[in-house]
Amino acid sequence: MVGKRCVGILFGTLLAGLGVVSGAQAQKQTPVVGVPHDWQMGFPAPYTPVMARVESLHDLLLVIITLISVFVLVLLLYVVWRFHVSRNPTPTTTTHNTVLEIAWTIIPILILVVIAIPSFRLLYYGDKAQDAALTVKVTGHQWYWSYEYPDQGNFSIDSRILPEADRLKLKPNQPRQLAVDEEMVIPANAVVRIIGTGADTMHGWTVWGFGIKKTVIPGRLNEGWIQVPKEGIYFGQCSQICGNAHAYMPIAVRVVSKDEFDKWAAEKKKAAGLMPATSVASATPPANR
Ligand SMILES: [Cu+2]
Repeated sequence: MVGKRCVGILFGTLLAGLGVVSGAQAQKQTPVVGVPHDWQMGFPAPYTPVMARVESLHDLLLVIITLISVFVLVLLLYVVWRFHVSRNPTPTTTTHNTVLEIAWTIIPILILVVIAIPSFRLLYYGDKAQDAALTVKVTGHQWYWSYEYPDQGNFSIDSRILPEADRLKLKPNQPRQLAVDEEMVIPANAVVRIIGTGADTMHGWTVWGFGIKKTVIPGRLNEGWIQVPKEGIYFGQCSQICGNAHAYMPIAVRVVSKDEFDKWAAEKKKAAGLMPATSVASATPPANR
């Protein structure tokens, strides 16, 4: 009896222990936030201020194009009906109507101005980061991404699609064909300046819901910025045809708390054998600079 109870207690403890372990593991797994879902029709939810503005510009354009399309359609149907040979046997010989011609030149110009103002404003808003908390340099390679953290000790990481073997046993937060071995990590809420370049050919650093689509070009640095309030993992893909494995260089960004980010950056810096940031700052710069 006692033996049986002991086994029971032991078994129970083991189970509870397992529960705690799996609970801890589940807690450690960052949830996926930014990924397309089944039957999605519209844009992804806006995860950054730039994307929120992209969506509101889109909504404005949708109203304008709908009004134009409806107007043209109604006008066409009216003309077809009104000037049908049965109703209008002798066509008019009018060739000019000055008022009408001025109107159909000026009105489209005004419509384009109404579109251009918010469009340019948005273009400049997403162009340069204001008071960025950190900079991440993104480099597109055939066919993976690398991320450098110049103001965190200048370590860099390579981010590749999961190897074939790991793709057969994906964890719940690893979507097929999107999960990578090393995610780009950034702190939540921080303004992150993204500068991008290509190592070999052009690539496109595009993350859905971030409102960023930077074409990265060899020999050039392109800039953009992101600010993501919600912690989680966000996915994207290379959006510039860059060779035969273009479809296999997904982008994964893990947004974590500031503390978690600092811990991650310190670990990466240590693993890269880099000096602490303070000694880097006080070091004498090389003479050739
Ligand atoms: Cu690419």
